[in-house]
Amino acid sequence: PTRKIRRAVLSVSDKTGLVEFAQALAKYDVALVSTGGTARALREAGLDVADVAEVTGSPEMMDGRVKTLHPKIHGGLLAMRDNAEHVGAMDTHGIPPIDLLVVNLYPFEATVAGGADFGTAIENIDIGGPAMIRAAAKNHDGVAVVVDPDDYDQVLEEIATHEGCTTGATRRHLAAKAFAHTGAYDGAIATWFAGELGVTAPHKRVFAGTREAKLRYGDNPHQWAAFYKTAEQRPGIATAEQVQGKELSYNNLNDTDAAFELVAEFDPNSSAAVAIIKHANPCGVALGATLADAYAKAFACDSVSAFGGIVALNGTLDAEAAEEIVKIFTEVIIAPDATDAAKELIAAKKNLRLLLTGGLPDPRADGITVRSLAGGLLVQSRDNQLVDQHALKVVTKRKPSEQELADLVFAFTVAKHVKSNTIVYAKDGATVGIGAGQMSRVDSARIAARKAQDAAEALGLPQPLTIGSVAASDAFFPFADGLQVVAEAGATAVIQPGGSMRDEEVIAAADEAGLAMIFTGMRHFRH
Ligand code: 93A
Repeated sequence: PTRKIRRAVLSVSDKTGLVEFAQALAKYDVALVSTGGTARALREAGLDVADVAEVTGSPEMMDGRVKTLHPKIHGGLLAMRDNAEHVGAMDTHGIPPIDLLVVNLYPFEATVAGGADFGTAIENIDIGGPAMIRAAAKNHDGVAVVVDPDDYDQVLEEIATHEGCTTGATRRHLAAKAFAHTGAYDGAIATWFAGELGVTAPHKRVFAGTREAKLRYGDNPHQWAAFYKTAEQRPGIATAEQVQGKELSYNNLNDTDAAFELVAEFDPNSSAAVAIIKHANPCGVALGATLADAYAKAFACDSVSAFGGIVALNGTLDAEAAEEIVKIFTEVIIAPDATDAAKELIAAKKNLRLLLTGGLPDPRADGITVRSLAGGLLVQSRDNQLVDQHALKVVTKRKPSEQELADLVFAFTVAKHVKSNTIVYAKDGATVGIGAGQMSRVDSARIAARKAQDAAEALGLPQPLTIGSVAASDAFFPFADGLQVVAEAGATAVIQPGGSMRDEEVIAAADEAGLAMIFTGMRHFRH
């Protein structure tokens, strides 16, 4: 049914559009009731508004923790308009009906995003607001509930075209939105709380996020898409400031995240690191004395694929690195920071997006990853582990040299960020061949070696850089064949989890080829 709006309760933290909305309501003779700050804002604009305390006969108390939690408010929101007993109870107890509820909540997410301490975060958990929203949404047959200033215009439009009334259909839509709002709000609190406690065990119900941006489309133009932010506090793609460039696409966001998480593995105090990403897989990763040096080495790994890639850096983008990067078409650069000179160089490329995060995410931090299945979600804790150098086990007759060992750990770290099955060849702190996402590990080993050959041709080298390289495998070699491909490609040392039924065969093949091999005991599947 259509319902006339006679009384509205307004209690909002975000006061955007509030005064205009309330002024429009007043023109329809709607009586306005508000909590402290909201009432003040309306009075300042010259509106006539009653305090909630006048309705309830009870003052706001306990620093505002108890303002609207009162039968005179909740009765007015929950009473069924067509139920004689409910209407009788309103009469008996002097409860005025409320026809419109306008609430938005204490800004919990913004508060924790701003780095608030525990106590401040707790104080920003809204109790009365969600209680009213849920009451009004449950009783949407009689009450319209507005939780988003973006909806003010639509509600005014409806009132204007329905003689001061709302329609049942609109109230249902608003109620659905209201429950999504309170659900996401509590989800954000739960996510933040889990993070505070370092909780890794899954809760029975999971988290939620809030839409940060509508995206032009998803993987493909016929798919809609949006980016939702959770209350997980990790510096990275979600906290990045876009300094310039076109709007980021769904794929850009996905790839940029993969790129930045990868470079974050490398401590900027030890060395500069650069990753170039395409389709969420690296096509080149390198450490260097400078970022420019690391970029040049990463680029050399697969200069063909690097075209239109995403570049992540683990340190402040400087002019020297920027000059190298802008030489070819690049979609996105993400870094903790950039010098003014670098920004100027980037500015010449209008479409190139530059994202600055203000820091690197901690690769060891807890967190969750989510993917969807038909009718469900798969949730797991982040792969925040990396094998301890000291836990590495040499299983072959030959031990890796110091240089080999450093490259092995580097290659294995990169492999963690490549889709399985993966084989990564590396030399002197740079990938020289990456095989990603194959159904067979042997194919990954072959593809990576062939790509190294292509790179050698492109660079005019006498032989592929896999010769004298090391190789990492994200999971164990089930048979000796994969290892043999790696040996034929010229690798001299291998790192892999171990744990296959045929480890003995694989070790024997390594010894036969004179390879040094290390078992990590830790697998890094990435799907
Ligand atoms: O502290 S509360 O949980 N206790 C309440 O009873 C209550 N009622 C409304 N917070 C409460 N609110 C919230 O106050 C609203 O959700 C809104 O975000 C805010 C508006 O306060 P003010 O009008 O004083 O700015």
